[in-house]
Amino acid sequence: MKVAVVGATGLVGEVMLKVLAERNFPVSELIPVASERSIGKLITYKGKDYKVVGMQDAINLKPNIALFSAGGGTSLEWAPKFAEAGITVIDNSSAWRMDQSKQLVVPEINAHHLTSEDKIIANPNCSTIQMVVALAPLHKKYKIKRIVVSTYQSITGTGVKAVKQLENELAGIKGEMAYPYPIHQNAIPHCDVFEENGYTKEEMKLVRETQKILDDRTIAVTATAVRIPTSGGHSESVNVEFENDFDISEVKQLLNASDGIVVQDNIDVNTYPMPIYANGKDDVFVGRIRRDGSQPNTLNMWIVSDNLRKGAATNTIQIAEYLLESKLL
Ligand code: A2P
Ligand code: 11C
Repeated sequence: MKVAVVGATGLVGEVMLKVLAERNFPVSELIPVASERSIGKLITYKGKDYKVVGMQDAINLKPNIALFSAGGGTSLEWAPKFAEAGITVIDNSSAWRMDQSKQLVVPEINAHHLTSEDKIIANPNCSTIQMVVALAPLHKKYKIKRIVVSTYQSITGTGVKAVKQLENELAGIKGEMAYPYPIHQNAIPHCDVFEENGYTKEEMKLVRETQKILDDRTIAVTATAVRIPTSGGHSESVNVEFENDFDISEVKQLLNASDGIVVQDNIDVNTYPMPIYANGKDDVFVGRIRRDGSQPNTLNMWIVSDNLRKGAATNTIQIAEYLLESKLL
């Protein structure tokens, strides 16, 4: 496969390269792509150097597949041009996720809906992916009525600029700010931009994308998304009300038996998911699983995953693997 990585110099792009190599994706030729400012820069993949090219040059090189993580604007403008040239795009931005003609894919849940007609495939938002991976098996069994989620999100979700902001704050250097406030020793209840309804776009992604991926518009979701000074993963406190009652040990068994989930739940020895543990791993970690005693059929859980891995790069490459295995490329 000729593989283009669009945004190869960014945080997610770098992890995409790492994950492609780790999983031995059959890359016959790598085409690293970034903005005009990076053209000619060298990117190392499996010990070999590759020159970064611009968008049009990447199309001219005719990759089989292009993995995009270069922001929504770039995707809106360029993904259709790649698709018209017969290149399958898997897009990690928010540009196409809610487009009715595009599939929004988490392989463990809905990759089987993909066909060879899907030339632009959307990768969901990181905070949505980890939540739906953990909720899908429970939805199947008990049917979700309502989700209340609060997130504790890593600065890496914002990109290189935010990582730099924290580094500058720690070093006492005044520099460019990714956030409206300092992030060191802070928690900022503001991820992405505000919408007219008073929620942030990140919060509304958790609502809309969850309903689309679980293919159920009746699921009520309300979210609060908060940025905290961690890297290594997003954490989520999730309160979920089901139509039907459940048994806690059965919930744990179901989660344990599901692809991509690791249950880390033993409070006797202080075992629960944390970003320092999820960092660099591909799984979704679930713990603090307990009944909400304040109302019927309701569960509390704590979900952590590496937002650059399962939340972005790994999920994208799992979609590519599915396309390849299913001969859809
Ligand atoms: P560049 O490094 O040349 O700016 P992050 O989200 O970590 O900041 O990374 C964003 C990625 O998207 C980078 O690889 C960046 O390249 C790339 N990018 C940004 N704007 C464009 C653009 N207009 N065309 C192609 N790639 C872009
Ligand atoms: C964050 N979830 O942590 C974002 C990053 O819609 O793909 C990814 C934004 C997106 O801020």
